[in-house]
Amino acid sequence: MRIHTYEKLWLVGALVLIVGFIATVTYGSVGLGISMIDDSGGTLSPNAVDDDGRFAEPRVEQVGENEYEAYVVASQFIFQPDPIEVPANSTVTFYVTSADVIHGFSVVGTNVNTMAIPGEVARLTVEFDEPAEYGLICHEYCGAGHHTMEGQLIVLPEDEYEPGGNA
Ligand SMILES: [Cu+2]
Repeated sequence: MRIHTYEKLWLVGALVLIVGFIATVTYGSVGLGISMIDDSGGTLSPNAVDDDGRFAEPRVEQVGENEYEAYVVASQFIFQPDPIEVPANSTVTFYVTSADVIHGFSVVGTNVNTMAIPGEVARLTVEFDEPAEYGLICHEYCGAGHHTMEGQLIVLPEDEYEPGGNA
């Protein structure tokens, strides 16, 4: 069988495109380390966030020399605690949940971004090297006040940070 040169070229071209698309999709889903919220941070009853030991008092807790855990509750239309204060040169694991509907938790200008889903706890670990102030926004439409739902994340110089200052 003789295949015309142009047909061969188109065949090769189509194959390269197919392989390219598959490679792009694979890289996007695996290579960049982007993950969807799952229950790796645990689950809780969405009606009883206040009764859950982790979230009864939204806060930042020191768990190691430069390690902190932040328990954040999103609800219509606030984040708690607000502001979230952490020291520079720290590693912070955020545990984020919602007390009512689906919210977003996005630290503006960074790639820190997750959904806050009632009943599930999103967990993400972030390193903060420099003092900075970031805005927090909810990026999932959550009701009439969605556009006002914002908060602050403040990375303080180490010598200005007071543990437990996030009441
Ligand atoms: Cu919201």
